[in-house]
Parts: sequence; C-alpha cells; structure tokens
Amino acid sequence: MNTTEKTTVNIAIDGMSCGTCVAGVTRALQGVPGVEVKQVAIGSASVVVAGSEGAKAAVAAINEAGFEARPAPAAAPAKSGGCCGSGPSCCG
Ligand SMILES: [Cu+2]
Repeated sequence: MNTTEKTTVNIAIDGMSCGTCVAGVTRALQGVPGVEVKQVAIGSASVVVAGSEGAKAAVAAINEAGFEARPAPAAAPAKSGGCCGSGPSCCG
C-alpha cells in the first residue's frame, strides 16, 4: 500500500451556509498537514489528501471547526443512476 498517494476527496459538510463558514472551513483545512485545499463551496469541499489517513484528518479538522463533515462519494455523473440519490425517477 502506498500511503503517500495523493487522492482527491469530496467532503460533504453540514452547517456551512455562508461565505464566513466557507472561509472557516478553508482555514481549518489549511492547518492540516498533507491536506491541500482544492475547492471549498457552500455545502461541500474538495480537498487533495495523502491517502485515506489524510481524508480522516481533513474530516476531523472540519468537525473541530464546528461543522459536520463526512467523506462523500467521488462526484457521480449526474446522468447515470439518478441525479439526487432518491431513485432513478426523482427528477426526470
Ligand atoms: Cu456561515
């Protein structure tokens, strides 16, 4: 296993609803060694981490900042298997 491999992880974040929250999450992630912030947008973040340990550290840092974070599945193509996870016919 190569634990230094860089992986992009999407993290779903509850409670991040404004620009101030985004800034707070960005700052929290920037303080984590081995984690490179790619994008933080309202509701989610994309970060480049070193292996699964990095993903755990990123989630922990966001939780410590007062949000609820969890690793989200890598961006699923919207056109296959339904667009919102509620079933194949939820939105056409
Ligand atoms: Cu906010």
